[in-house]
Amino acid sequence: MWTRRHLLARGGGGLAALAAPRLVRAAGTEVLGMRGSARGERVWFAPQGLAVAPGTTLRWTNRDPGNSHTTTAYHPDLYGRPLRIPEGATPWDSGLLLPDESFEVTLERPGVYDYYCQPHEMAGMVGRIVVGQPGDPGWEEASADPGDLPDMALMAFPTVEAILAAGRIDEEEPT
Ligand SMILES: [Cu+2]
Repeated sequence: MWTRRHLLARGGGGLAALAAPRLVRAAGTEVLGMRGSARGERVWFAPQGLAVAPGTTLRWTNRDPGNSHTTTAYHPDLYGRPLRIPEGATPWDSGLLLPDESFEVTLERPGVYDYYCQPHEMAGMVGRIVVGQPGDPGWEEASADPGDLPDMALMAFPTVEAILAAGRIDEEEPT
């Protein structure tokens, strides 16, 4: 189940922009960013890897003033891509988010969810959410099939072990 939210209206007052984060940072919501370096040579999700409990809402916001980004689950129903989320889980696609726009999805089924940014998958802009942990009822492991993914994407996924050990994996800011 997912919804698209455009929280920052064009020319809208700063009040809404300031108030919104406080409203969504209730328990059960994790905030993720879509980021880019100043010259646009690097783009990434922050964090790239995140461990959450079942039922957590994930909220991505485009924090890159220079680019539009998407968060799109790997799923055959979305552009015929390989299945890289648990069987039976509902895939999501934010569509292009302009700077400061947000999108959220709530993940219930335990397992590994891989997603990508449509314009920047080739640049390795992918992310991995681990919901629950191995041993949870219905747990599904990460896909081992590379499918049609570009090497840059395959290399960018943090391992499930690393995500579970650290809770979150953040790529370093470029200098
Ligand atoms: Cu992107």
